[in-house]
Amino acid sequence: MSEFFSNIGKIPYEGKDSTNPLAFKYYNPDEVIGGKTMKEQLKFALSWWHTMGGDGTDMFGCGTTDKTWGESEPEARAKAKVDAAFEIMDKLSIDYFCFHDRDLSPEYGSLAETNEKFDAIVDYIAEKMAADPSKKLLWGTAKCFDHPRFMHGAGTSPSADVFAYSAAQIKKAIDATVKLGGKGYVFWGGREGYETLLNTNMGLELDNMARLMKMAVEYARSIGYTGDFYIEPKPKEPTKHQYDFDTATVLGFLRKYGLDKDFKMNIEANHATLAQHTFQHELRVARENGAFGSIDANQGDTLLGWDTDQFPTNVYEAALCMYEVLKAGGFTNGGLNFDSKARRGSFTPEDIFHSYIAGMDTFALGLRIADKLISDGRIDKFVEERYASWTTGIGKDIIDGKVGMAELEKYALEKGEVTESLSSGRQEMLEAVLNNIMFNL
Ligand code: XUL
Ligand code: CO
Repeated sequence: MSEFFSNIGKIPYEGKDSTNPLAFKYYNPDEVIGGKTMKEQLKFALSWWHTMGGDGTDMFGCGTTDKTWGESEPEARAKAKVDAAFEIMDKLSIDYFCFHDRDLSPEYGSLAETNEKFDAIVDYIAEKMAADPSKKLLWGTAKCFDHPRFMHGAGTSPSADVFAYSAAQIKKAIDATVKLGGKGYVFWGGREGYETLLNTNMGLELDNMARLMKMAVEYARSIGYTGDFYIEPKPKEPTKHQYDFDTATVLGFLRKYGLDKDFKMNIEANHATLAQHTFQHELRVARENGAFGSIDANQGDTLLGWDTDQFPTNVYEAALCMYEVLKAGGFTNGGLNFDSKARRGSFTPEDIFHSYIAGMDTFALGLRIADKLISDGRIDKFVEERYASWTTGIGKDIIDGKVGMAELEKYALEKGEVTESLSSGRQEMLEAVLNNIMFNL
């Protein structure tokens, strides 16, 4: 088996004073931060879609990067992709990967043939994993949005035949996830939504999407899958309005259909901002609802209105993200997958490494800052004190259920004006505290 990146060796950790572009400055896999090694805290994963297949094609032009991996035939290319992916993971000290079925192995003539070729690639990956047990599957998913058959959705298609086809494809992707020991299975509904309500039966579409998810859970549990299911919220793109708009919307959906025990969130940074939320907001909503699962790490561009899926370099965002992760108790089945692609103009093989190093160092810095933020305690203490009125007196009585509207009316009438019970929110001071911690590493 040939080496794909023979001019690049294993990426070392050289520390913050290194100027070697092919070295980590902040990601030191075995260093303990917050009680676990950085490797365990961050659980980095390579994504097959963008890294192994994304060649820079966009709406206005063809690919700029060669992602054929030296093979012109689809079966040989699928295998070469596996070899190259394992080499990238190895050189970057990445333990996890995630996949869309069709990025591992494309469609062939019929579903039966597609499945057969897909199985062969999954077996090949299983062999590679057996040879190197440090490599693990973070999650699998089915690409039910690419082919024209999904133009009106998969689980929400007006065609029952398309629904059945989607179920067949998802069943196979679950089989592969289970076979490769994955602890996560993702539903991302890029085509599950509508362009116009003039042609849409929203109620039936939502019921059907829930039916498909229920079937998937029942099937997976029946073959011994014990991992998590994730929904990855995204408000739009490619569809104008997507049903999995944001975490709060998805929680409502899951609860309505009794799916909330099996599903958690896979939060993607750029999807959060498309929904006009911060990344931290989405993580906080998930955490507060016991639905924090996994993370697709990338960043958008504030001047662009679409999902640019850039490798994350914004340390501030990464720090606030890792604060939520640490507060959630860290990752369990989930991890941090780079659902990110190098810019179209970053077209050389080395750019794959520069991109991952940038993203991994950004989250390593984020982890270091988040850990300091928590051990420093100034921000947590401020928040605790801000809500002190709920720990005694009338606040405690409300929480303990000891008072109702009549008692509160009596209390308010006796108390008089209450504006003075408020103190400053001190936003600027807290932002300065965060800066102080960030730049004091
Ligand atoms: C698309 C996206 C997907 C999901 C998995 O915006 O994020 O790659 O992560 O289907
Ligand atoms: Co994603």
